Amino acid sequence: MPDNPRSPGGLSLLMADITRLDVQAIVNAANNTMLGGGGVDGAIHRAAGPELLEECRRIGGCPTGEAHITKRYRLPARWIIHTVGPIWNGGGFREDKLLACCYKSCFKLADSHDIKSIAFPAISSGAYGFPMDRSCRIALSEMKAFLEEGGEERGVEVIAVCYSPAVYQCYQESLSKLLAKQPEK
Ligand code: AR6
Repeated sequence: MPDNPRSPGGLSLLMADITRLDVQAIVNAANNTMLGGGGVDGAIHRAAGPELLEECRRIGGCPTGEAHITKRYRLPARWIIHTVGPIWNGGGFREDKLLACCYKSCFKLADSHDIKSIAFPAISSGAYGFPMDRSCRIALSEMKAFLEEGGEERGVEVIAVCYSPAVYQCYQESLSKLLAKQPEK
């Protein structure tokens, strides 16, 4: 089993059920209606309780690549940031750009709410069919960019949550490749 390293102010990979994390914000991989669904979305709505659906209904939906923040209700995390990833359609429909936008939109909300720890599931890599290695690469490079552009200095902890050993392995390999590309200091 992976050993789930976590460190304050930085990036870590964690094998976990995101609904159980005691962090300041968890990210939901929602759909355009924001009215719940399967996968991580279903798990978050079940764990948070029906009041979450009421708040999401009032928001009235979310375009792909954008994000909205709600209260946590019964979850341990303080906030829920809902974003909508692109549905994979072969790669020629701005899927990469839209997926990167999801991470950027979530970080923007995290900053405006002074959130110091944020956990992401692998957005779009389940029901929305994004190839896992490609989604890992995009997720990690957006996380790294956010941390390098001041997130780390502000002490923000970013956690990539992996729901299975296969996802964890994919993130680990992608992270090694990304770090290997770093210029020497
Ligand atoms: N904790 C962490 N990760 C999870 C959990 C969990 N409890 N449950 C699933 N995952 P998906 P998408 C992982 O399908 O591809 C919904 O119906 C899962 O293993 O949840 O963005 C929405 O309403 C996978 O790696 O989200 C939308 O209609 C990752 O979360 C649609 O699915 C994302 O899988 C969104 O599809």
